[in-house]
Amino acid sequence: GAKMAAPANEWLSCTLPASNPACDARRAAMSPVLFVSLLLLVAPCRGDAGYDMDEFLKREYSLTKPYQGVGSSSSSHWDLMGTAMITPEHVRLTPDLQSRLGAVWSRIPCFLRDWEMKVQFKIHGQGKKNLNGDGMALWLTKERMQNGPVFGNMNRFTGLGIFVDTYPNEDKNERVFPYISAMVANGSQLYDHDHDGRPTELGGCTALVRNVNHDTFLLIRYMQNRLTVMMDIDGKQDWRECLDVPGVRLPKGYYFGASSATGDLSDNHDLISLRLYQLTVHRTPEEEERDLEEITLPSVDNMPLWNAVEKQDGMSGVTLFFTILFSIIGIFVLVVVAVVLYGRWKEKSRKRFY
Ligand SMILES: *[C@@H]1O[C@H](CO)[C@@H](O)[C@H](O)[C@H]1NC(C)=O
Ligand SMILES: [Ca+2]
Repeated sequence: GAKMAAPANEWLSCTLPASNPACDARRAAMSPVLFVSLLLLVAPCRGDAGYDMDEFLKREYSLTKPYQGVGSSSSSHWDLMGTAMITPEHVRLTPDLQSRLGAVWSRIPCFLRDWEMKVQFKIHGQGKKNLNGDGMALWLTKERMQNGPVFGNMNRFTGLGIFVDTYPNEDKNERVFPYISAMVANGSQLYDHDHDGRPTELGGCTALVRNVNHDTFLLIRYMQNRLTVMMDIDGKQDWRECLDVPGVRLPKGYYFGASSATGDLSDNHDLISLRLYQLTVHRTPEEEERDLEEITLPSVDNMPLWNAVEKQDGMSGVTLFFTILFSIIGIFVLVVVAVVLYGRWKEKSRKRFY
């Protein structure tokens, strides 16, 4: 019974920067000859109601150039922390130097039910592949302006964290890094840095976002308790899904933020923009009623199930060793039994003939 105001992919491609040829054409086509086709072309860029999707952009939760007053003015909607620094081009969360920690936090708690955040960022540095770190994180949490070991933010946070992890801490990591993952926590779970957050992750994907020439984007959508993360990192203006988790319950009144940290290894972590869009979802009266139930702590439905899946695909070396060992012993025993039985059967048939 619910649908979005506009087909997401359609307008997303139109809100991408100017490099999208389709949108360029829409902007450039000003000649009278093209007037009719222009009208036709403009249509998909607009929502059902006929107004520009830009109207759903919530400026109070967005951070865009020229970052007016961020970190200095009391009227700004954002606070800076640690090494975070404003330049005309970006908010540099950390420079390419060891042991830095920087963040930017919204001052206004978010009470939107359904939203979508588009993040433009750039991670680049001198280090060779896998000699760089540690990555950055996007947040929607109860706490703000804390520092700690989770990409510059506190551990045991309350809310949602999306991590762009650029360094594989786990020794035998079968994943290719940088790796994007998501975590929802109620203040009691620890982010396990040594295992790149694997024990608590809801899903994730590889995202080769470092030292690339084109713009890189992330899209975090929270709609009808469904968390979806998509990325556009290949410079093709094309969204690819990274993770999609239903049953994610996030209380209202939390703060958006972005943070980053470097350790022995480093990178420039540049945040270019955060754009927050309100999504319009039509709900049935029953859905409305259900939504009125106040959620007080973040949670994910069927979390044990997610954990089980996680453990299954990570069969440990010891388990694997014993599985193989017992299989070999089993086959050996079967062969011995077969040989003995065959021997007896042969003896019996010999006795019968003589
Ligand atoms: C917080 O989350 C943990 C792990 O999912 C869970 O065991 C615990 O019951 C939760 N705490 C509360 C108060 O809901
Ligand atoms: Ca890591």
